Amino acid sequence: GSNSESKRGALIVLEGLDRSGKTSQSSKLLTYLEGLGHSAELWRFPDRSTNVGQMISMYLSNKSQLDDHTIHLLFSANRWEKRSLMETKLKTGTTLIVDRYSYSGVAFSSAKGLALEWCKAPEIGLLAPDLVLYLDIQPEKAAERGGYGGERYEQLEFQKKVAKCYQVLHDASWKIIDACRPIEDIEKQLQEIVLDCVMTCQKGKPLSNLWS
Ligand code: Z5A
Repeated sequence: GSNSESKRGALIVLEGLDRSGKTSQSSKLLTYLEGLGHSAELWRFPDRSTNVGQMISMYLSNKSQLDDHTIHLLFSANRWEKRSLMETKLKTGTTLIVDRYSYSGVAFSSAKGLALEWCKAPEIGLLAPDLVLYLDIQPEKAAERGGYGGERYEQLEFQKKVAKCYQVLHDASWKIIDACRPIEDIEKQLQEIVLDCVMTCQKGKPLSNLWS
């Protein structure tokens, strides 16, 4: 479009294993984009602030038990409850940097043994990211970073299975980032890729839905 109101924001997702650096890099990206004068927000899934998010949080901290299918659908519902706000933000020109999204949902549940296609189904119709940045790190290396906390899933053997599931999920459009390099080097690499994506979206790349 030609006027500023028609310039949409970009949907940028960071994925990766626990401790891969998603949170650190997401906030650096936000600072970077805001510094350039772009409207941008940092989002994360699970969004623990909603009712559904609180159920997820209880589950992750082992304060409740849920069947694997049930928690999978809650993670998905937690994205669905944010979908319309997400679309509004993007259409009104705000870029969203999102720490984990549907790929986490599918990777973590299929790592437990649930069927891949079943895991993907409830994500159909959510907004498709314009860019997926995968922070690639070996599970053993990630485990060395400050140690895991006490949450469910924060165990080496399980993270190895998750890594395999991410490998099945990823396609040619993902940017695979070597997450073992110094934080500042990764930061610079991400800035270039992200700015390029923001510009492409501003030029009118249409929004689409998963899985595309
Ligand atoms: N989950 C799911 O099952 N289904 C779903 O649909 C979704 C999620 C959305 C909660 O996620 C769990 O929910 C998660 C997946 C599952 N379980 N696991 N595992 P979460 O977002 O709350 O937790 P997390 O993503 O695992 O967050 P994290 O532990 O904070 O990891 P991170 O954000 O990737 O890393 P970080 O905090 O930026 O960095 C970790 C440490 O490494 C920190 O000390 C940094 O200073 C350090 N670091 C970062 N980068 C570097 C480099 N480059 N070199 C050296 N050290 C570094």
